[in-house]
Amino acid sequence: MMQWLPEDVSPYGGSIDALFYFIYYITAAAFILVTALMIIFLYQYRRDDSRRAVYTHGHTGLELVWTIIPALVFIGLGLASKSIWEEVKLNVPETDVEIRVTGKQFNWEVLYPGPDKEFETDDDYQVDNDIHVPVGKPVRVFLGSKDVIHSLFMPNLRFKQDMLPGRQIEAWFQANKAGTYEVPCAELCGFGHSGMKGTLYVDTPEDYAAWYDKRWPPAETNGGDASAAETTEEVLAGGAVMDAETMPEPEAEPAATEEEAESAMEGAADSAAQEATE
Ligand SMILES: [Cu+2]
Repeated sequence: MMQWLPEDVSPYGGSIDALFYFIYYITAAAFILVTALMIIFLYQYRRDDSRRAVYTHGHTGLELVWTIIPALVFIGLGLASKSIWEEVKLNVPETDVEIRVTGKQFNWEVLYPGPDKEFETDDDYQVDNDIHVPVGKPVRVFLGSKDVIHSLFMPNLRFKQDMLPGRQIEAWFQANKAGTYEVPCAELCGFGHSGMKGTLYVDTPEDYAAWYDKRWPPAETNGGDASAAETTEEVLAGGAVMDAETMPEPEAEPAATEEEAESAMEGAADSAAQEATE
């Protein structure tokens, strides 16, 4: 019949859509049947002076039929939903692409962990409303909220998940077709709710690499430009650590680690041996 759902680019959208259309067709059939019968009965049993009204006490057979059939349909839908829910939600594929998305009135705060793959470190990158992911790779997403309940909705991925303040929810998605997709908020969250919209950029491997390298230039991670990229704090902290490590050593501190002591002994033995040969 109608195909008015947005394009599906997710690995599991097919089974969700199938369930959706199954419910849709059953509902449509029930609607048409009930409406048609109502119109027929309205006409057939209209006021007629030649006919007396009668009292009816129902029909046991009919009542059993219209109770048992919907009950079976509901049980079937419940079982089908359960298996699809498990397939989608519980089979979380392994992945190294992780992001954190936090809802706030009225933006999506997106946090990328950077090359070290750890959140809340210095190489994190945070931006509002731009979600960049590589095409065809599972993405693990950690959801939270700063104020009220929001709902991250990616219709093309058949993904919708509420975000609750004070709680981190883990979910995953995968986009199998490159492109840009809308990410609206699906939970009425305040005055600016209707304008709360981000963009999901599903990048080809080349585009993703280009975006990634722009964000985290390879030189930085190779250490070529590392000092320039460091914050003042880091430089200071690094300097302090260096001092603490290097200063006491010339005075042959006894608290040196065993390894250091060993290597010092070896060094002494080596130089002694060298002296002996010379
Ligand atoms: Cu919202």
